[in-house]
Amino acid sequence: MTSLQRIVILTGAGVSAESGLRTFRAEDGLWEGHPVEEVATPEGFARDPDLVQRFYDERRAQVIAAQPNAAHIALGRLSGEFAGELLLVTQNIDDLHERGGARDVLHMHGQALRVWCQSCDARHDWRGTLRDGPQCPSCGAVAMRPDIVWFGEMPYQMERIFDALARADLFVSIGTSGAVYPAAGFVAQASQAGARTLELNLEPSQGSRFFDETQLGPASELVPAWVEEVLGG
Ligand code: BJW
Ligand code: ZN
Repeated sequence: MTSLQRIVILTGAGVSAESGLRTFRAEDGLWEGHPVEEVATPEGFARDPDLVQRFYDERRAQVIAAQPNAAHIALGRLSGEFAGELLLVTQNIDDLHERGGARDVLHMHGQALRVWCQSCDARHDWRGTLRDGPQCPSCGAVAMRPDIVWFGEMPYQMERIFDALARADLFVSIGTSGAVYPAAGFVAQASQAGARTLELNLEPSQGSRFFDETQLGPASELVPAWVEEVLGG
């Protein structure tokens, strides 16, 4: 492990499951009772903004109440102690990586605790609700939506991610089902560029066959053990 210089980590909902935040595609998953096309697309938002604002108001409150688990804390330790380059990309909209001590987390699908004004394009940190139609602190318009990447929208900072994948020695995917692109394609990109690829997940993801190694189990156990291995060298 001493030759490791550049690591890219991709996390998904599974890393926050043991903090009490539901995943998307489990039987009791987040979208149960909310068809995905109603809440997670720009068209769904245009059709019924009140439903979508309420859904994310609830998610925002759940994120605020949740606490980081051992997996977030181990990745926070890695972020502080790894001597090489580390890019932590998360599909999650919660802030549990930051609260677990990680620096410079790339939220490719946006953040629950940020809002985006459709009138003046400003982003604001936000811990309250949107269903009551608050005014944008910058321009006063009532036009704020969650700063979240819905289906059909471009995820954030793709250039930075693709660049890091092209240079990585190791790509690690943690707690994501591999059902949503472009994140689901990262393993193939990293692999083609010469990186070793490792999956840590409760169950094999849809792209499991593309990984050099898969370890199955809860993130709160697998991630601290893997971090120890990397830092222990
Ligand atoms: C545990 C555990 C424990 C449980 N320990 N593990 C073909 C090719 C390319 C693109 C497309 C395509 N067909 C369609 C598309 C477009 C579309 C897409 O992918 N659709 C699919 C349905 C096929 N993608 C898009 O529209 C994206 N934009 C885009 O493609 O732009 C164009 C573009 C092209 C090329 C380059 C760049 C851009 C945007 C996608 C936006 C996704 N947004 C969401 C919703 C956010 C809002 C919200 O939070 O409500 O993001 S979708 C949802 O899924 C959310 C998640 O981030 C994402 C991934 O889910 P995740 O994290 O994997 O969760 P689960 O539930 O699926 O899996 C949980 C995993 O955890 C499981 O594996 C469990 O085993 C595990 N687990 N407990 C460890 N304790
Ligand atoms: Zn504004």
